[in-house]
Amino acid sequence: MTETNILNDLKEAVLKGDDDLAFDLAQKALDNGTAAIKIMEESIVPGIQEAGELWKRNEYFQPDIVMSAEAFRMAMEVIDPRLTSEEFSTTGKVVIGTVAGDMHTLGKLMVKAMLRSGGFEVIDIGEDTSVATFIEKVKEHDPDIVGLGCYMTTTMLEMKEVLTSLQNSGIRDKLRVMIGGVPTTQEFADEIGADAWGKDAFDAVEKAKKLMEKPLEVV
Ligand code: B12
Repeated sequence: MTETNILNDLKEAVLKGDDDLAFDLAQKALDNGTAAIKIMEESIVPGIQEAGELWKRNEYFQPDIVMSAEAFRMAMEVIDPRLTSEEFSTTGKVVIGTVAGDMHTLGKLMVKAMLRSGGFEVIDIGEDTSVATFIEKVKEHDPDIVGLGCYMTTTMLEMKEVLTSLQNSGIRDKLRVMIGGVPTTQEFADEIGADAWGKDAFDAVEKAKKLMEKPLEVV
């Protein structure tokens, strides 16, 4: 099987929601010598994006998307260790979570994998994370950066709540806040007072590295 065939089949496996096949093909692609980032960019992500398009056109229903999401997760599980940088945890520490009311996980999963590949230590505090949990985990782990993910317009304002609470707890100035997810924009990040916005997982790593270069008082 050629590299192109494996990547196409993996994309189809994610699209069709065949998690066992997605797992096997991701492993096969790695065994074949394909770089983990290429597998993610050219196969796993296009698979879930196409599933999302079918959902939008009412050709896919929620159970179909749940199956695609599971296949996405399984494929990522295989390639995740290969994305992790050998200089693990030397770049900085990130606490990342999806805001309250929001159960979407896949974007955060990718950002987490890419940040790790960029040498960050990443602590994932999960989905549907309350403001209180964000504060508690930040106090516990003392990160350089807090990453907030939000995937629906209806949960966007939760990000503002986290920022306000960080401020009220007296810890806002001790860290940087980076936000991301489908409905967010640079303008929204500016509006709520976040330090950076990441368009995608690659941009998130670049922005996180830039944030680490600046002393806190000028961020
Ligand atoms: C998969 C999916 C689901 C799956 C989630 C499975 C899972 N485990 O995550 C399921 C089926 C469970 C689901 C449920 C729902 N969903 Co949904 N879902 C999607 C879908 C199709 C894809 C999202 C996704 O995973 N994309 C792939 C990832 C890799 O991309 P991404 O999320 O954009 O992330 C990238 C960037 O945004 C960025 N990024 C992401 N996070 C972060 C964080 C930081 C810090 C940074 C810097 C960057 C960053 O980097 C990522 C990688 O490049 C989208 C449609 C879409 N096009 O986005 C709808 C979508 C997000 N869902 C939507 C809705 C409405 C729902 C439901 C309410 C449906 C329902 N009626 O029940 C529920 C909500 C449940 C809840 N309370 O959260 C709407 C939201 C609309 C809105 N109001 O804004 C969307 C946009 C679909 C639509 N067009 O209507 N969903």
